[in-house]
Amino acid sequence: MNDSMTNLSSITKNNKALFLAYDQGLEHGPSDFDDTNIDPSYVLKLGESGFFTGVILQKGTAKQYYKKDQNKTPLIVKLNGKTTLQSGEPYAPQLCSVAEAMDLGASAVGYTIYIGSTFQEQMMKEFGDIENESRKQNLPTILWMYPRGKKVEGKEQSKEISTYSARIGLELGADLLKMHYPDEEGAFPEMVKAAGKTGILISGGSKESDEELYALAEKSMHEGAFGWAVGRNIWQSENPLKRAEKLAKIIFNASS
Ligand code: FBP
Repeated sequence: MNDSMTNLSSITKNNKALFLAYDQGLEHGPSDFDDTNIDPSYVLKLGESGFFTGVILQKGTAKQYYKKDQNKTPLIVKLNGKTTLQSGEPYAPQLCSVAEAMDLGASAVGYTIYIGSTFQEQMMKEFGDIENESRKQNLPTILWMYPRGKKVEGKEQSKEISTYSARIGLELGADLLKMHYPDEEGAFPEMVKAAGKTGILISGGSKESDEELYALAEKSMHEGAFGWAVGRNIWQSENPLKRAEKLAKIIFNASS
């Protein structure tokens, strides 16, 4: 996998990663939440359980809730984002700089590119500048590579587009990619090959059964995933710590 492990060591364990994502309040709105998980303190406490190697927040949540001198789980600040109230081709503008993220205590930064959107080049350019700045600071970059938009309609989860997206992530200089497990059988190993030394994290989704979640975790790790980044599958679960513990076991004990 990644040779430049020096800069990933703060957000990995056994050369693998398990991140807790909690930026859905911006991306989806409060409809994702109940009275318990709408409180960032509750989710940050789950993040501190010892099962996660990073917690993903937008800058505002980090500013109000993440205490760099108290929280032990490394912070990953998501630098761009969008809401569901946007229409047209997807574009997530940069909302936070690398310097601001570092000030908040970030150990890594994240950025989404919608591959296939008419704004794809704009996002690639923004990420290029972020990667350049982050590399100077020895701060890992995680690229959410989400095929979405006119050019890829109906093919978002195909082998062709998923593999191309994984390769673009390598070419753009990301340290890690966060991607959905593709629909087509046999596609994920191709994505791993295409991404080369850039590891791929599987993006969680929502409300799979325990069995489905663990089976996909096992399968993806066996096929060369670098780890997982999960949100709703943990903090919407009735037993979040049981799920976190089981996922951690699968991911950190994986041999690939
Ligand atoms: P989940 O595990 O809850 O799916 O979160 C992963 C994630 O990438 C979040 O970081 C982000 O807020 C959300 O999914 C975006 O989902 P989508 O683009 O599908 O609306």
